[in-house]
Amino acid sequence: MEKTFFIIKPDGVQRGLVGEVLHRIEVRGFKLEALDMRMVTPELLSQHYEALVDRPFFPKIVDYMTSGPVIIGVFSGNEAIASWRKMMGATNPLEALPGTIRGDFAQAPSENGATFNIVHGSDSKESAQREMLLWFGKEV
Ligand code: DAT
Ligand code: MG
Repeated sequence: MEKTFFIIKPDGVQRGLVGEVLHRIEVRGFKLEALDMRMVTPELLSQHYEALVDRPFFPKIVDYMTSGPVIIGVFSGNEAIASWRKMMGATNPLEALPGTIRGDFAQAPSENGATFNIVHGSDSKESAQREMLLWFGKEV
């Protein structure tokens, strides 16, 4: 049994896709372990995306991710981390296959725009552990 950390980003919340995303997690047989809605601070984002803070597009990520509330959560199941990465689809919605969340609900970024791609998911056991502690402040 493995746990992964996920975010439904502000575009997902604003567009009314919370139920759709949680439904996909539940019907796949994963178990929700934690769920919360909150506004995000730029400071927390800098920690969350520590590998990306020096990239030129980081300010756009901050504007996007602080534009409204997000849903954060943890779910568990077999190979939860890799399964959720596949369910999300590729980072750029242009490359995300139909059937994935990003491929079904998001468009390619506009020129000079942020990548509005609905969801986040941890990319390894280490980042799942780190992100759960960072966002929930405790073991989930
Ligand atoms: P993912 O969200 O698929 O794990 P990531 O961790 O590499 O992708 O990047 C985090 C977010 O940053 C991603 O969802 C969108 C944005 N991003 C990543 N690479 C980008 C790029 N080259 N140009 C613009 N935005 C980018
Ligand atoms: Mg990532």
